[in-house]
Amino acid sequence: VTGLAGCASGDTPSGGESSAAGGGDGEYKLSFIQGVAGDEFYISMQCGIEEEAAKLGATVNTQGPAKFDPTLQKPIIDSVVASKPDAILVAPTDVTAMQAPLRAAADAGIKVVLVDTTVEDPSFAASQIASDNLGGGAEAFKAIQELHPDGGKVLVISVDPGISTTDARAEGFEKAVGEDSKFEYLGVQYSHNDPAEAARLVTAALAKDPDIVGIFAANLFSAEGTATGVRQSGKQDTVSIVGFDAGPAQVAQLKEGTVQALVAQQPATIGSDGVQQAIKAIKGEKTEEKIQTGFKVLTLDNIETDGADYVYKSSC
Ligand code: T6T
Repeated sequence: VTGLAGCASGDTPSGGESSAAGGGDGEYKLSFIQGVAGDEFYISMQCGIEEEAAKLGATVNTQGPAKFDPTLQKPIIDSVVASKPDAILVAPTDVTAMQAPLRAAADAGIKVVLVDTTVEDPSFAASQIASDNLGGGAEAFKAIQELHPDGGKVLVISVDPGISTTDARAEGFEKAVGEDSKFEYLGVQYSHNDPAEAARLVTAALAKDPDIVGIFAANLFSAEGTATGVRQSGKQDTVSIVGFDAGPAQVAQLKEGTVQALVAQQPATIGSDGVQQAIKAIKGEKTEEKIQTGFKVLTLDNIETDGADYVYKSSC
């Protein structure tokens, strides 16, 4: 089932909504609130959620804001809470701003499962499911280190401060850089999940520091813009790009040599684990407080053999 939530649209607070009845009898009513609509990571997660929900007899309503922005996500959460689902699977867009709305959901008796991102105090949640984002950031540095054994300057392009996943990735990267004195960390710059802004940041950074050897782009849209910025600066032969996430465009860029490595997550698994935990919580069964899902570093060496299992979907 593909829905509007898989398509970016307009400037409305809700980027899209879709419902899937699944193959079961719809005993449980679930809502999935994405970090942003139209992002292949969350579309793949939606596919995993709908597949698992169908197996376990649940219906799923999926919605996501048009931008990765807490001011757009909050009204969606509030309206979903008012619709009284049994459980909400949600990727909060900010650790602070989403705390109160999600606690309110839990206080209203709705089981809350945090998928991908989390909040400052997730104690109200039935479960939290996410990749090893800290470890993924460290692996991203390792990929740059292997390509540039003599070291050099490295930069991070992220989304916004206050997002648990991308903050952890940048932290893991920075810590790993700090353990190799041949490298100089130039810090993290924030693109607001806008590829055009990421491209501008990268172009400016390369004008200021033309000897940058590696850029870690902490998510899909940061990577998209980073690749554009490096290309526009004519630096594709000297600057290595490692991106988090593996959308179809990122995989194509890896194959054509624009990007050197991708840290691919398992969004469908995050989603299916999320459904299992949500239904356990609804039934009053014991849930797992935290589940860490895997990632795979994709390079030209393994993209042909392993790529297909990891590339994100644009629709289910
Ligand atoms: O990297 C994913 C997700 O894990 C992150 O929290 C936000 O960005 C993505 O959705 C990719 O665009």
